[in-house]
Amino acid sequence: MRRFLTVGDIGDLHAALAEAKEVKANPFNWQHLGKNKTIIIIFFNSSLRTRLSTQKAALNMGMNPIVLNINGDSWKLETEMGVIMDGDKTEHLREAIPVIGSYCDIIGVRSFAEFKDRKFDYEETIINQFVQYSGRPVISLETATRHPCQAFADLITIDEYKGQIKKPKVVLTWAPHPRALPQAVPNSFAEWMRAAEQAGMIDFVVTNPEGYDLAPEFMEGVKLERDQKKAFEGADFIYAKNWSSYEQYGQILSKDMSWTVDAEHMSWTNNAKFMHCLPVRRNMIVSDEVIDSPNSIVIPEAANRVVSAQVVIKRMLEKL
Ligand code: SN0
Repeated sequence: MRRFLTVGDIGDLHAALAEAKEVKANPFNWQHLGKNKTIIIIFFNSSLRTRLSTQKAALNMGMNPIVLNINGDSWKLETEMGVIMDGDKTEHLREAIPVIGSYCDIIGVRSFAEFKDRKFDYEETIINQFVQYSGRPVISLETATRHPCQAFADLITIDEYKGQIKKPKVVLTWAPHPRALPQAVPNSFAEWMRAAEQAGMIDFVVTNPEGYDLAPEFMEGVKLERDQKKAFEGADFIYAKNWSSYEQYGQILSKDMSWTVDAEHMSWTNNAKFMHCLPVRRNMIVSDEVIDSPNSIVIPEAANRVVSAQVVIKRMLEKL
C-alpha cells in the first residue's frame, strides 16, 4: 500500500476486518517488518488519539516513530504554489516534504481544512503534495476532506459490537457544536459505511438539518433522512458528529439543541450503541446520560484507532 487516504485504498473490507482481528489478537507478531524503519508523523493541527494511537501502532510494529508539530516546533510552512514568500512562512512544502521523506520510510500527515477556499480544501492540496513529492507511502491522519484511520476504526468497532445482528442499521447524525468543524470525519464515515453497505455488512442512513448535506461525492447512493426521529427508528448504532456546512462552506447555520443526542433520542432506537470519534462536547453533541451509559462505546472505539493504524502501517511495510 503506497497511500491511505480513501476507502478504496484498503481494498476488500472483509479482508481488512479479518486482518484487523489478527493484528488485535497478536499486535507484536510483525516486529521484524518494522525493525530499523522510521515513521514521521506531522501535525499541522491538534491531536490526542491520532498522535498517540499512530505512535503506539508503529511501536507495535517495531518501528521508530518521530512526531513533528509544524506550527509549534518547526518553521512555518507555505502550502500554496506560486506565492511570493514575504510573509511569516519561512519554508515551502516543496522543499520540506522531500527533506522529511529522506529521513523516514513512511509519512503520516494531519492537516485540517482551512475553510478559506472550498476548492483548495476539496482538492486535498496539502496531502497530495506529500504523495507527489515525498517518495514515501503516505497516511492521512485527517486531512481537509477525510479521516480514514478513524472511519476504519469505526468499522472495526461496529463489527465487534454488532453481536448477533446480521446487518446492523448504522445512523450518522449531525449534532450541534459551538465552533465550525471540518467535514472530514463525516465524509470518511459516509464513504466507509456506504462501502460496507455495498459489501452487505450494514444498512446505512445519514440524518442532518437543511444546509448540512455532505458533498455529493460522499453521498452517492447514501440514504438521507431529514427527520432525525425517523432516521433513529430501529438503529443499532448512532454515530454523532458535528460538521460545518459544505454548501455555505465552513459556516455554522444552526446550533439547534433538539439535535443533541439524549436519552429520549436513544429511546427511538433498537437499544443502539452510541459512537463518536472524540473529542466530544458533552451536552452539545451528546448528553452526559447517554455518553456515560453502558451503550456508549466511545472508549473501545478510540482504542481501535491503534488497530486500524497498525493494519495500514503493516500493509505499507509489507510493500516497502
Ligand atoms: C476535529 C474534527 O474534525 O471535527 C477532530 C476530530 C477527530 N474536531 C475538532 O476540531 C474539535 C474541536 C472542538 O473545539 O471541539
